[in-house]
Amino acid sequence: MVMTKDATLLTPKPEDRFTFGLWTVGNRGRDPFGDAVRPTLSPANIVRKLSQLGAYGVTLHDNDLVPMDATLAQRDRIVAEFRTVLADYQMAVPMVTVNLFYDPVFKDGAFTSASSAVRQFAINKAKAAMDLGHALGANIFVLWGGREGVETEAAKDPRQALAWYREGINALTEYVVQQKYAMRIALEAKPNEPRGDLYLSTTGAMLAFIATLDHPELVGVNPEVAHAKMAGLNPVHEVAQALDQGKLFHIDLNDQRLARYDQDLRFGSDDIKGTFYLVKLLEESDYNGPRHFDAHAYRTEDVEGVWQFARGSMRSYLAYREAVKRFQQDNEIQAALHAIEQMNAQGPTLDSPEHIEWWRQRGYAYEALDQLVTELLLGMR
Ligand SMILES: [Mn+2]
Repeated sequence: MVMTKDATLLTPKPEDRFTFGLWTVGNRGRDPFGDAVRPTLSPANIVRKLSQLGAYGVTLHDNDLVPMDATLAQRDRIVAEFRTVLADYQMAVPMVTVNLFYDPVFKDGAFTSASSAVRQFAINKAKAAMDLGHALGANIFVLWGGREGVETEAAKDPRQALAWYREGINALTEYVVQQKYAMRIALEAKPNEPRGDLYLSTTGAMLAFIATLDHPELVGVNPEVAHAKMAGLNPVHEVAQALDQGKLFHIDLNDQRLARYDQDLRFGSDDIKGTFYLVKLLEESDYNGPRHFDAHAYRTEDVEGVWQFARGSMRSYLAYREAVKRFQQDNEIQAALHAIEQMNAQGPTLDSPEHIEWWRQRGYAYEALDQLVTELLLGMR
């Protein structure tokens, strides 16, 4: 056993760039079958506590901070007070998003509503959220189209819906250019929930869609682990494709079991091997943006349980990061990788029946390699 006992190793620090949505620790445990189980936590309270726990910053939907019916004067007062709290606790707001799903006016979509009046209202609300983000210093604007979908395909032509979706995002990039905001947009895909089927249901679909926009250079993706898993996909491969295209603008970290409702589990709490490879990918990439947690505490928890959830999210990331270092430094694992590499390099060119047969007969030794990783993750190496 080479387990470290260094207590500071798992202590989160601002330079680790951990962020939480106000809505994550602020989640009151409401679900479709039961009411809230926890009190409302004020944004100031959340900022103070997360700062004490070692986070870098918070993120928010417009209405997590400013009520939807607030006047401009009320908005300005709320923002000024919040900025004071952020400064007091040296907390950043690197990302802001817009809530286009909660209010009943969006029940049949925001950017993909069949009503041009609702679409325009949604675009205006998103622009106001961008103004809010700009005021708080955010340079990433996430768009998750929670109501951009259908229960019945009879309702609208999906090609028309995509055209409306494109118009909406084009209006926002136009606004960024016009206002000279240092802000990029990150699209977040999800296959279903709350709608029966959501448009652009995977990160891959978002990446293809981005190429059709007026300002593709201003738009990237915000993959969410749980959303990929809900679609039965491998989040590591989704994130890798985003990195490959230079489009990983932000990331939502959490966990999720297959074939279940949207669980938003604490990061790395369920799929230990999958999470390990995701952290390995991020740490070995040039992504230097926030490690953003979009998850919430179990409904069984009180407020103390919420802070345990937040603390655990960050500690787990650091523990996975340590496991990545141990993978990189493990002599036996590195020797196994080297042996595989050598065999690939030294195998014959496939220019004769004997040489082709050599490649047919060879083994890849991945069983032994995977066993080493399994034992490492179980703390046995
Ligand atoms: Mn998310």
